[in-house]
Amino acid sequence: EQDLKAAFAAKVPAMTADIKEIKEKFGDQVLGTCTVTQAYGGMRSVKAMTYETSLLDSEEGIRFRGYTIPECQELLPRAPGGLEPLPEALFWLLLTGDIPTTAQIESLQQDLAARSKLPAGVTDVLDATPAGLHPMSQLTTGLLALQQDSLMAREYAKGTTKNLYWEHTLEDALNLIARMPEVAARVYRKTFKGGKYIPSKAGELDLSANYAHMMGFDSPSFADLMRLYLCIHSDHEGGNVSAHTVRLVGSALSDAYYSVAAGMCGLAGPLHGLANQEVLNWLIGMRKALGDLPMNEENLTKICWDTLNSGKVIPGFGHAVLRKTDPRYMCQREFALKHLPDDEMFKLVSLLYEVVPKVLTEQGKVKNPYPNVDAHSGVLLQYYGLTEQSYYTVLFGVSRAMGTCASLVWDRALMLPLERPKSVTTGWIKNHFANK
Ligand code: CMX
Repeated sequence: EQDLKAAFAAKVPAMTADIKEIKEKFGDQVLGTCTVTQAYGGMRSVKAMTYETSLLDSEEGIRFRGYTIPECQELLPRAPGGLEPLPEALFWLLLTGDIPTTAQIESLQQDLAARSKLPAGVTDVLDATPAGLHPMSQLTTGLLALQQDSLMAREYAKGTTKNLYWEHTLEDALNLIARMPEVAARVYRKTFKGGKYIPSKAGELDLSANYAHMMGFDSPSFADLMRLYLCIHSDHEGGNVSAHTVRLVGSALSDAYYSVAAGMCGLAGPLHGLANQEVLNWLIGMRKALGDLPMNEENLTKICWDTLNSGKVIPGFGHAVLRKTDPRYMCQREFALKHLPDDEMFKLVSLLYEVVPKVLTEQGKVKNPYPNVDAHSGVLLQYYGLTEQSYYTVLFGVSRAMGTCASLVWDRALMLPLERPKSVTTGWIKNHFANK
């Protein structure tokens, strides 16, 4: 199928039948248990939801529809002259489970370009946000302004039927994905470039290159970085704060704009997506603290301990699921080795890759002392001149919207119900176990 909607529609019946059969065969089986500690402990590793677009292995890291990041880099279509996969292609893969052909991606790119114009009033809303409002708050505001065009909301109000929800959600998802780069670029230009906006070249450039262009970056290798960046941040299975929020809010049949905006509010937290901003702040502070001292293991170790002793976490390290170095870190490291091997900040990040795991292991609290995706991204952006670290989570958000939207379309196609886990009080737990 050339068309994404048709390609997706072709997948739905088999998947629906598969799930029906699984429920019939294994419906009574226990998938995971939940201890009292887990109930108090953020439900870590409780298997209590399904999520089709990606799966995270604690040792190996993320697989998108079964494909590792290096496999995606090899197999997904690229832009002419580019070395990294196109995020449009990753979106196709996440949605359909199939590696798209170049012709399929060209058709999707045309479709996205045709949808990319911002509806009336959105730029006014963005322009009206107060100076100094965090870029993530501006991004979320922009998404809510885009909600005026939601097909799901409009059709629901008219009385659409349940079997059509996914079609409305796909429409919303495609419009949202097509429009978010311009919203995000406007946030950048408004906040850091005096409101001097750069017109979109949608249709002429691929989504990543156009986003980079609207921000003011036109080098081919920055466009390639954007493609890699938008691919690797898109999806990280279903339980992380942003993905789970999108799923949860969507389960109330709130449309894709509401759902993704809610997910962005979660991504804006320092233990989640904001960690990429925190890492850069930390690295800059570290360079200052070093002063004239050499950048070596001994001096960096001391600064890491100072961070821990002041009660802070070391940003960019640790993970709730991963127990090894994040492959999203590794592919960014490879990008750096190829494009900026002599950059001072990259050297600092490289040295910290050796130092921090030792420090965190010695501290003895963390389950995973290795770096995650956020430990590396800022240094790459910095190299190309995107130095405003409070913007970094917005880039993460543009990417995360793609993965979570792909999953949201499936949620509606599979007619997943309202999410509503049962909670209990501490008193209930005391009574429940009193006589056991
Ligand atoms: N520095 C210092 N202490 C850390 C730490 C770090 N990088 N990572 C974990 N810890 C601490 C935890 O705060 C916890 O301490 P307390 O028992 O005092 O509360 C203890 O080690 C055990 O935590 P854990 O089970 O290893 O990790 P969690 O699953 O609770 O948390 C995460 C995971 C990511 C929030 C945590 O590792 C962290 O805060 N890392 C730094 C922030 C960061 O990089 N976040 C980005 C993650 C990727 C993303 O979502 O973008």
